[in-house]
Amino acid sequence: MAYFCNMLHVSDTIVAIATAPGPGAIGIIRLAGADAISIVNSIFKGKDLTKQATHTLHFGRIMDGTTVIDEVVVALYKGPRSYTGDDIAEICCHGSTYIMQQIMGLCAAKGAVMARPGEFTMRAFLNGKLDLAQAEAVADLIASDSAGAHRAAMHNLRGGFSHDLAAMREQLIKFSALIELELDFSQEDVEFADRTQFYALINNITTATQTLLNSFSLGNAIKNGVSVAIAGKPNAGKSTLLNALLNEERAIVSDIAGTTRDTIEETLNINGILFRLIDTAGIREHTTDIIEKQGIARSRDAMNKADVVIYLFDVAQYITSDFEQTDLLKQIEEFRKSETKFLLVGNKTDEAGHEAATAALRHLGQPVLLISARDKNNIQQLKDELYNMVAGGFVQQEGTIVTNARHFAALQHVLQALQDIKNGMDNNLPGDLLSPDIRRCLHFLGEITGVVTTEDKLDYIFSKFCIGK
Ligand SMILES: Nc1nc2c(ncn2[C@@H]2O[C@H](COP(=O)(O)OP(=O)(O)OP(=O)(O)O)[C@@H](O)[C@H]2O)c(=O)[nH]1
Ligand SMILES: [Mg+2]
Repeated sequence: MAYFCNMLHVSDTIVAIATAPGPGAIGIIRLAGADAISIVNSIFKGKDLTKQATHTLHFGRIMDGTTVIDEVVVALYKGPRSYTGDDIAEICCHGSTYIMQQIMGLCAAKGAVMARPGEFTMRAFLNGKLDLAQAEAVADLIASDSAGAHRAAMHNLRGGFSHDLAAMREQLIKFSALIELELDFSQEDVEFADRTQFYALINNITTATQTLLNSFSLGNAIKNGVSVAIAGKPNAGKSTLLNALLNEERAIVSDIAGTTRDTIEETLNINGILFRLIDTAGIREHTTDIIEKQGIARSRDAMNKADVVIYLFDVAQYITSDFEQTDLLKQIEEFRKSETKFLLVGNKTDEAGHEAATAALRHLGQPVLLISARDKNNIQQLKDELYNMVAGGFVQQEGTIVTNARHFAALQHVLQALQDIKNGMDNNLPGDLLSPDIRRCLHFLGEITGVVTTEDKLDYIFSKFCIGK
């Protein structure tokens, strides 16, 4: 794979602290590059590291002249059988900030250059050890904080996504070559590429691309979490519901309307997806309390920004009050207009009675989940409902889930190009007019795995990594 290695300074030997900042039991300093092993050897007292085999560990001391800095274990990985493809030496020392800084200083004095964020992984990409989508999965894996995020990153790191794309690209390249061949014989009106087969291929790739694009809303939820605002009138039981969902007494609950003044945010993991629950101040129109007014403004803001709104209402009141009924209808209308994803939840069924509530809500024409937040009744159903709203359309969790906005944008271009190819074929365009669209499609498929890319783009992608990776 020929990239533009000459433009990037991949000849330097780079060094970074690979473990998290701050003191710890063990700290790891990682060097990669042609001089990695000789640099460590020059500050190491023990065996001659330059004469040791690859994939071996060596105990010894790091010396600053005659001063012992630390007792360490050095791991050696010789290229190309290493993470980056270059020689790598890792010094495992005691995790003191002082020791790590001293060793970093010694390495720098011997010629190692401080690594930039993601530079080790960028080298792995440039040396053909990983493609770009896999390299990005490394960053996602490090950032993963839920089973869902971990699963998606692991799938992509192992090349799941790259494999899907490579298969599409390969088939398309085959046809593209045949169509380009037709250009050489354009006088003779021949068709090397079977149009029926090509049409079927374009349809298959379109379906696959569409599936990948559809997975992004779930992918986004998996990667960034889903914000859920719990909204409703004062005393509906929002804080009680937050506590029931978290299974702890997190928010203050009382029968005084206007108990919650400021929004409270807590995370909840449902089947590996992280939800950020936001308990809000109850919304009512006529309040003179200045602090409550501010709280209500924050509630509206939280509702507008949330991915999903749980709209909670007191079913007992709904049954007895016409006023409550019109208010709820108004609220539903507002959600529809603003295209807000919402879940209607009727609370306090313990007072109202499940049957009476179901009967009263029948004419609403809108599904309502009935719960009792106080008695923790139907809380699991609410969790399932939340999960399904996000992941429901995507049950086969084994497939690739697009979690990266860059990949999503490239796939949108792929889809557009595919549609243009299809339109061209519908209009019986000759091969030379189909060709540019096919190339555009190949270009954007290739951008995802980095077969085609630019130095600027790489810099941008890897700058978001942590140092030492
Ligand atoms: N019977 C019954 N009472 C409930 C239930 N859920 C909440 N309550 C009571 O309703 C009152 C209000 O509950 P909160 O959770 O503070 O209500 P809120 O919606 O957070 O109210 P604000 O913060 O004022 O907007 C409290 O007295 C709760 O004990 C329920 O499921 N059944
Ligand atoms: Mg409250």
